Amino acid sequence: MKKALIFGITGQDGSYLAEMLLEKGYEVTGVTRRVSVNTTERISHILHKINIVEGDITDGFNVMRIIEDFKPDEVYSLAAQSHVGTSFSQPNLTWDVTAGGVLNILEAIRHSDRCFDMRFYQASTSELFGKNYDETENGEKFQNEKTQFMPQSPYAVAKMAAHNMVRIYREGYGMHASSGILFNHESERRGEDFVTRKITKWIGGFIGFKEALRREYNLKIFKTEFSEDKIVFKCGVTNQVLSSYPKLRLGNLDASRDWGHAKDYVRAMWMMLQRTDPDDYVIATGEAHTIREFLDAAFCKIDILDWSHCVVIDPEFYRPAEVEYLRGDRTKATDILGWEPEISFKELAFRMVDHDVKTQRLQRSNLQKISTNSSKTRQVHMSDVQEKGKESLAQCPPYNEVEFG
Ligand code: NAP
Ligand code: F7E
Repeated sequence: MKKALIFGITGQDGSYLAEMLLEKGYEVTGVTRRVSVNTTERISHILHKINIVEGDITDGFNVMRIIEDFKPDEVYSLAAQSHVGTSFSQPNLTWDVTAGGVLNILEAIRHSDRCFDMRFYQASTSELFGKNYDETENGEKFQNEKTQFMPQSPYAVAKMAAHNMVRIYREGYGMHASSGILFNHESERRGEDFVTRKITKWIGGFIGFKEALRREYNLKIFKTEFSEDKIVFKCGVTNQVLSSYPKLRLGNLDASRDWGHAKDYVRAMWMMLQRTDPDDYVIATGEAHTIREFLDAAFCKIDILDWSHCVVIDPEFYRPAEVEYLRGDRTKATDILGWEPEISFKELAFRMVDHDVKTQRLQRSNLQKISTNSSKTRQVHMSDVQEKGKESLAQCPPYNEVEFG
């Protein structure tokens, strides 16, 4: 049985990768750092099938001990401070984890007796390209393995250091070390402060809130009005203000990203390590969409065609330096690995919205409990809606039964 060691198993990609490797018959060990809250939510359904060891990648001795104890065949380096915006406010931490942590893993492998029996995967990123791109004869922009890196954030600089380290350890020491230059990939498990999930989470909360309000007041149709930062719900008959919901606050909507589904992307990671020769590969769908286009797709799923009333542009979410355009050319990965994405942009957005709407519905039982115990005319508060619960999905109407406007 092959053994895989995953640094960053509690993250989006780590959870999908662990699932996939278990299906392939691997023994999987995941490294988690000690924190005061439970971070294993994404892997709770497979915890009984995997080994968990405690470790922080900034602690080199610990990383070395883990690699010596577990003796993996494949090592996946996914742990990172992965939020680009946060890297501007915490550049030192980002450097220590995202660059230094990878060096600790590479060194641990290099000094191991089993150095040449292990294969190593590094989670590189399209952020390495920053503001650079190449152009086709028709003037279409793209990035591939030959495009020059021009990082635009402390995160990207740290990732570039790690990327170059991987190349040096591969060429200098003959290690089987590959980097996947992965373009943005999202999912139902995406962290809630990345733009796609922030949008779909808001939609889920909004739908859940409206449905709860409708039940609370036994109303089919509301009147909605829009203040600067809130959506105000009024009774369609009496015009009485019932409650309000905060608008979705976002930054730059004009940047373009090449978005795929994480499930497809972890398959590419594994494929790289099955090759006899290690190498670097761009992994992307080849399609670029703006944040506006993601909003179009996500709001379309709940039958809102003009989302502009629901969104506020907030300078807080602008970055000191932006990456404006990312579109990957995956020709090498398709030709050599045989990798192709299976989940389209639209399906990705729809899956994420569906998931977040269902989750919010499940979380409304507490609201119902609170409602039945209190007066029928009370205001509905956000905190009530966000309480966890187990309401039967069957009781909930489909989104389009809840009128907007
Ligand atoms: P993620 O959800 O943010 O997961 C990051 C993981 O790293 C979490 O498991 C986190 O643990 C762990 N971690 C952070 N600091 C650590 C430390 N000091 N020691 C040990 N573990 C630590 O990221 P993701 O989206 O799954 O991405 C996986 C990797 O691919 C990252 O390296 C990311 O930079 C890179 N990448 C992502 C994308 C993308 O679009 N998703 C694209 C290109 C590259 P906790 O749960 O304890 O926080
Ligand atoms: O931003 C804009 C923001 O944070 C995407 C990471 O996984 O992919 C990810 O990095 C775009 C940017 O992802 C908000 O300015 C607007 O242009 O979802 P994001 P990212 O920065 O592309 C790469 C490949 C990685 O490697 C990273 O680890 O959306 N944007 N308004 C916003 N972004 C956020 N987060 N929040 C906003 O409110």
